[in-house]
Amino acid sequence: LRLDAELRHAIDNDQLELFYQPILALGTGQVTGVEALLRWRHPTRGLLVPPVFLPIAEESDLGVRIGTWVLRTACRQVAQWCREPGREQFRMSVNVSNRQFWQGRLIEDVINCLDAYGLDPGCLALEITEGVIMHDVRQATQLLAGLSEMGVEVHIDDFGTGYSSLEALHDLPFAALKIDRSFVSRMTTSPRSRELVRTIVTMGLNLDLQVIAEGIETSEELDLVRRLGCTHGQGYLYSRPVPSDECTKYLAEQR
Ligand code: G
Ligand code: G
Ligand code: MN
Ligand code: NA
Repeated sequence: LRLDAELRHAIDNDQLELFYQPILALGTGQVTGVEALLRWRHPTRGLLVPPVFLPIAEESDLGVRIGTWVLRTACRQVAQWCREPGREQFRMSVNVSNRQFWQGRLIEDVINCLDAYGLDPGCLALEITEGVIMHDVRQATQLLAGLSEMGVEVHIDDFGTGYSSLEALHDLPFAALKIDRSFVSRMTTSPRSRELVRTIVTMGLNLDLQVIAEGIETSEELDLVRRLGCTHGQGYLYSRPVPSDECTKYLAEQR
């Protein structure tokens, strides 16, 4: 309960911050976008990561409030980065929580944010996990269709770890699969993991999806996901999630 009260206070007192992690096209090595990752600069406990406080936020309306704050902050930031010449195609990926998806006004929030910052819908991707979608597949399909018709991409996050039926995926309008980093880290030592990833990639490519490998930490892992056909990758090998000014520098150095 204490953390809950502190968290309400945190939103209004600028203690929340977004870090950003680059996502690269594995074919060209170009940075094609970033994923926004939430942090809480707690006055006494230091920098807190979402697993410490998001579950608490998700028990109340706070989950939606934080989600709205994240979306707005990420859109404001990508509007700035997209303004740079040659970076018109740049995309911001934003994680959407269960509560934000089911109890927020996600479509309205997205429209407002695109509007507020004059942002091209193509500059935004929403990351949704299978678990959030499977809660009510029909409703989710409608909501996601609305987003994708607007031109906002939908990416399935942590793919392979949740439970989702292929039948459900069939009707879902999504543009990318993100292969969970647990597969990527096991892949180099486990042939079974490698075959699993190969299968996921083949399916993704055959469906014309982007296939994004998460959590690439070593050049050996990079090599392997590239050979298996992943189109994009992110991970500590390229960059940890970093504050916005550091990310601005990283992006400038990439050109
Ligand atoms: O870097 P990392 O510790 O940030 O993220 C931990 C977990 O928190 C991941 O599962 C990630 O998807 C989730 N997460 C990070 N940022 C956000 C956010 O802004 N909103 C939601 N809903 N989840 C987030
Ligand atoms: O669940 P989601 O995929 O949204 O969350 C991404 C999580 O993975 C964040 O906690 C982020 O900080 C973390 N992450 C990103 N790259 C790496 C990596 O290369 N190695 C590890 N161990 N974690 C990573
Ligand atoms: Mn994610
Ligand atoms: Na993930």
